[in-house]
Amino acid sequence: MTTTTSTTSPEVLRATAARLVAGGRGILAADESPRTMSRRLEDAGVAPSEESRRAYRELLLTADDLAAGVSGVILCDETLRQHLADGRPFPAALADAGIQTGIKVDTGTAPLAGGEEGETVTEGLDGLAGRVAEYVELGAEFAKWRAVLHLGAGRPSSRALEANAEALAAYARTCQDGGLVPVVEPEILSAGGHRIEVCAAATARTLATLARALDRAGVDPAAMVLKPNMVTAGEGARQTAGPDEVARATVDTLRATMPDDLAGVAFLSGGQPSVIAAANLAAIRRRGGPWPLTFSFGRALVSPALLAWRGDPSAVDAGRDALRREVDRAAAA
Ligand code: 5MM
Repeated sequence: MTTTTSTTSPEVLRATAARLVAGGRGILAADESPRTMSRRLEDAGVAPSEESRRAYRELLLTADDLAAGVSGVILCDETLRQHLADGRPFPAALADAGIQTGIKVDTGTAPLAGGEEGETVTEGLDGLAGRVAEYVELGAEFAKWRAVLHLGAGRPSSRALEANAEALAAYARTCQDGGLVPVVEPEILSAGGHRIEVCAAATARTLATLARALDRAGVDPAAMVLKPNMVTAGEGARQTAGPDEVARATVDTLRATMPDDLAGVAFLSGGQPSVIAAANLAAIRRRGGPWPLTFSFGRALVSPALLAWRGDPSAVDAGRDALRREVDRAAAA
């Protein structure tokens, strides 16, 4: 793989990573690929197009005083190159608001040869160093890569854990060499009827495999943010787990597997309703760890905003208000 070494010093990367997780603020994941975003717009009754995806992202990013709860916003390639109605590129508008721009750099998942049924590996390493250099030019300060892991029927297999950990580590190192802080996201999907102990065991294997791969690749833990799933019972479980149980399992698993000098941990919401995601985050913060603990939610922050807006120009303010409500809830957790 070609690597480009940027002029960004390790100290600057560490400071950028620290800012992303400081003061209770968190990250808004608004990086749905055009395909996913189009599906979500259609589900909300909005005709999908490049312009409707742009207009929706403009609504989100211009919510009143978004920076009170949001330190960074993750965009996809399409949005990073788009402009607000007033002509400012999205990264410039975010910088004006005191928010750091992130960019999703993986190119999605592909079936994993030799894995169990449905297992995938996330791709995007080809040409990554060159894309990182361009994204830095366009105003990005951090990046994101998401590995997707399944639970049940022999999954996650060791093959899936190793392949995805290697890719996450190579991505993280390439970003740090190129001047972007990597957000490293190994997500175990919550689908299934499993008990919380099953999720805890799989999360522990996933994070332990990842920690070894990051160390082998020479990734600086203090210049990266981990974006894991919370340890919960499966979506369809008969016995759900309350916030204190989720917090205990989540923090104990992280403590047992990850280095103490990570810049921080920013949890994904994983399809949890926003009230539950915030209650779990609050309990996780109460339990505490050696790192700042915050959110990098997608659906838990934006779903109510999309439903309030539904493409109606007269409902833009209602959409912005809905986003602010969810951001406030997560930041205050
Ligand atoms: C916002 O969605 C992200 C990417 O979607 P694609 O599958 O279209 O690439 C996704 O990676 C998201 O950032 C994380 O899953 C966290 O989102 P949730 O909704 O689980 O908090």
